[in-house]
Amino acid sequence: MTEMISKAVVEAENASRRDALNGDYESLGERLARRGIAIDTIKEKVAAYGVAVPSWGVGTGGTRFARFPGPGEPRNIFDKLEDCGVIHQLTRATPTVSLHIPWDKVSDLKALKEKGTALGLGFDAMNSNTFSDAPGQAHSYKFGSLSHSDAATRRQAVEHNLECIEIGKVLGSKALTVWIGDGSNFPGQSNFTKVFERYLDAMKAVYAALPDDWRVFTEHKMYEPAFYSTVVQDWGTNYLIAQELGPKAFCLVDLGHHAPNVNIEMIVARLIQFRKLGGFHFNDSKYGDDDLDTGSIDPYRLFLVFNELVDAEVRGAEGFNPAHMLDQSHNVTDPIESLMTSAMEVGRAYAQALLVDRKALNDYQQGNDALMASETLKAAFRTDVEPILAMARLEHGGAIAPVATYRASGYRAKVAGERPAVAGGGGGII
Ligand SMILES: [Mn+2]
Repeated sequence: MTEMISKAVVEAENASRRDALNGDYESLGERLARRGIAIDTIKEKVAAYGVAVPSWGVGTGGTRFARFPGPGEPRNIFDKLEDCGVIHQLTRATPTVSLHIPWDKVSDLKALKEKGTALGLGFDAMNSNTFSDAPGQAHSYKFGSLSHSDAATRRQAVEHNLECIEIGKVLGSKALTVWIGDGSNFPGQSNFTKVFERYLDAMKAVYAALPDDWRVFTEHKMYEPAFYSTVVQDWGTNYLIAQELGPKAFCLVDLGHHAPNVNIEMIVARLIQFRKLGGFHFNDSKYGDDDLDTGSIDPYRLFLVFNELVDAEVRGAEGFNPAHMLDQSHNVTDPIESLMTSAMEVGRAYAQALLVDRKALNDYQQGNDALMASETLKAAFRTDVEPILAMARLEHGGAIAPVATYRASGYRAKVAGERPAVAGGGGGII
């Protein structure tokens, strides 16, 4: 396997932290044992957990105002895969990459797949793009794509999704994620019912082309780029879509695609209960679809989402198999550092949720002891599980301290010398 970071660097960095980690792990193990929890069991579950990295995440993102590229920006999907290889090598938490077409389109798919394999990376859900116009395309998406008033434009958008499926089949992907920017900026601009009918008809054509072992994830988003109405605006509409399409259709929850203060963990519970939770785009936000780093603003909310996921996992909820992916925009940080940190935040929320005393929680819920029910969650959330995450990384060849190790490796400076600086441009984060 191709190691992007020298093993010698990883080992030297780990050597300087190994004794402290062993002590911390042992100490945490004793405290968890008093709560009836075997630390090794939690560690094994965390080690087996993975979250997909979006290929577009390794480039610097931007806002609608500007983009400020950093040094050594990946020039193409092969460079992006190498950066993803760094993230997975050091964190051991990101074994797959989610591609975006047409941004990651290449003529030699076999070479792309081989590159992934060499880096130890698989391919997660394919992402289609009908929210911007590709050079040379016949019909513009300015006024919509899958729900456009013009049949030829809708057909073009369907064809693009079919192409994404074909590419994904070659790469070993098993899912297609569809997010559209369709909507309106003025009351009266479009007929809500007709637009949604057209969207459903178009999605049925996409669904019909799904291989038997594939799933399609539809992603809702409250607003932006359309600011008055959006066709797939919330989880209710998303659920209707999944119901209309059939058993291979599921709802994707992007944490940033809700109004502020919406109870996202409750949406997650509902979708699990009705077997339509497809997966996640993890990120964080303060005001809207901010695409900030996962866990950077409200780690408790992330924990509460994972509390629902672990609840479903523990009780063996029927049809429960969500896909996990990061989807965020890195405007002021090194994207590799942000993605490593975010992957670790997701793992942290999972580990904390695994620590919840579910029998006690159930008893408190049954007895209407609101305070102790809350405290049961808080006891898990307050636990510093970093030694568990670090030990899981160490035992699987990763770094005890991924960001410090990455900085010590000089990777960014090295690729900055190999990759010419790119011009600023749009962010294109969904
Ligand atoms: Mn998203």
